[in-house]
Amino acid sequence: MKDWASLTTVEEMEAATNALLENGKKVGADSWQQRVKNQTPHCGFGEAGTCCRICSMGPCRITPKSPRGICGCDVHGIVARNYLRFTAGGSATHSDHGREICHTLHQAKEGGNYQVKDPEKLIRIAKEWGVETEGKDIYDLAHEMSELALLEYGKPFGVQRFLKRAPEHTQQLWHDAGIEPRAIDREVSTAMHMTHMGCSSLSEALIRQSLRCGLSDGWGGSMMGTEFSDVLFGTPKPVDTTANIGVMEKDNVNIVVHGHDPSLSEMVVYYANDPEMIAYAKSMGAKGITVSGVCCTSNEVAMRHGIPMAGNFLNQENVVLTGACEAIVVDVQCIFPALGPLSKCFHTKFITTSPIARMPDSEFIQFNAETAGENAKAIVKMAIENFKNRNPELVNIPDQKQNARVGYSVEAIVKVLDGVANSQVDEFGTTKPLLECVTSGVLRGAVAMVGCNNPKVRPDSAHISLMKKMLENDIILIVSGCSAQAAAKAGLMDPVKAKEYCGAGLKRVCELANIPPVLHMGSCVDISRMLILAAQLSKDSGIPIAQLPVVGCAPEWMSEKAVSIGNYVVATGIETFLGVDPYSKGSSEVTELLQGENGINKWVEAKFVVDTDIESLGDKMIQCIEDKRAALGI
Ligand code: BF8
Ligand code: SF4
Repeated sequence: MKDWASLTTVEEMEAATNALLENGKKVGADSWQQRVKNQTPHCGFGEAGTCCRICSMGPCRITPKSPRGICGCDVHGIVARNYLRFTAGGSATHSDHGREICHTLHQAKEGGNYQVKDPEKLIRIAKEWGVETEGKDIYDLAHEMSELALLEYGKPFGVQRFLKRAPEHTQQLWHDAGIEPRAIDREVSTAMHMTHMGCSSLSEALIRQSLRCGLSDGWGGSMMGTEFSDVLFGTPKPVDTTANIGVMEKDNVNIVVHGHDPSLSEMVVYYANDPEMIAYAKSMGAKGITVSGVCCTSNEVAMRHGIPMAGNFLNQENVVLTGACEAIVVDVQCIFPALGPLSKCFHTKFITTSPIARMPDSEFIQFNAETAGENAKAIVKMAIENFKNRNPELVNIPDQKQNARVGYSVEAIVKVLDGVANSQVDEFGTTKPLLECVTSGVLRGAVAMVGCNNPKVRPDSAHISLMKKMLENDIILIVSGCSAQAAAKAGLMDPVKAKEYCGAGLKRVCELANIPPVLHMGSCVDISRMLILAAQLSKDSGIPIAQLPVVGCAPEWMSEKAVSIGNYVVATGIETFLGVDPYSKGSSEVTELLQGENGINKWVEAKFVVDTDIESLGDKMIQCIEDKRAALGI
């Protein structure tokens, strides 16, 4: 047995949370832990996906006695329609985030709030899209590219531009299966149209559109979100930071950024570092200003600026419960409406900023690209002025913190691993050193672990236990979203500490490349980075993606976005392992389509594996990786 003592355990994190809940009790705060109890047991029809309420003749619920809805739709049609709507919700959400970034790119100007920080990347993408770059002002190019990018959402003809980044084999599979995504908004609209009363009830057609709609997110909206965020804010490079609730500082003004869109948080970070603001904080009795993050906004600013990560999805109430949070500033997605009433129990300002995410009991400061600087400054000031309203008796920041090295964009991974093999890199670089590690067996394979927390799984336990299991077996991890934060909080991104928990091969790679064995690739839209990496590995090796010893995993997922991600990861040829059932078990047909040998597997050479027993899920992942190695003869 290995000694894990130097990592922070799930038990320790739970103890910290319990102490915070005690803090909350003093002021009558509600909590998700309590609300889960109130909501249990969940509705069995909802869980199986067998309830339909898409027209007002219903709601119709399928039972052995009532096998069809009033319109005659059977259980397979109902489950598949629900699945497609779930996907469309996620695809729309990710892609709309991408759209916002494209608009921000359009606002970029020399000396403005937003500037082009990675011109090389912009030029590279422009060339890829066949746009003339020679002699063009970089901001003219940015505006031209942003308009082209925005057209990807609604263009009348053609498919997504970034599909060409996939290996030819993958492109052919998509073509043959009829799932090449067209305009992003069209795929979402088609999904809504297909699932309207009296349209599709054929499960196969609905699942096919689910893949297509997911692909419009992964290779469309999310990929543009990531790429143009890099252009605007810089492509991430390795940077050291810290993680877990102890990153909040008792004597400082604490501002927590939460949500997904980096446009706002970038500005908040900028003004929190402004000497004028720091002086103002000191004049109010604080020692300084600490910005920390929750959820994917946190990942974005951690990857680019080393801003510490206070926690992931199910920690969002914890930051307020410390009694030391002057402001929690949110943009969009994964924000608990509970933060409104909760913040009222403390002195915390709950600041919403997007017309997309309006919530009761919040202060709304509408943020937009033209006024970004003023908005961010006003928010930072508001937090500073709130410092004096703290109740010192309620201040309790658990002493839990780990070091983490983050910032592994594909560009960064290619660069650091090049140090292992000393091969030449071209403009983009090559994944050959990584491939050599895999073919030689020094690394057995890779797992892309992503996704949320979900109270159905003991928070972070599945992420952390699966990661440990993979590390021991020389399987490198690339991670994003709340999974990444679970790793960071536990200490698995500490390059000094975490390598001790790896098998001999992985440990050696970590030492040579000076990396942690769990590589933080960013937020959930940044799963597009993982697609690019998989595509590059396939091109550099000549092996189809589905045959590479690489799998995807979302052990604690909860959101519609996660289902959209699942669809595009599988549709890219990567077997995907889920620890939470996607509301599909009510239909044998849909279950077979998603998880069987003869469903989507026939179209895209990969499928879902669902197992709520996390130990067994991990065994299946390792088996899958080993089977792929055996098939390749490596
Ligand atoms: O987009 S992992 S809980 S924060 S949905 Fe949300 Fe899930 Fe976290 Fe980021 Ni992704
Ligand atoms: Fe019922 Fe059919 Fe209406 Fe759904 S569409 S609610 S199954 S009648």
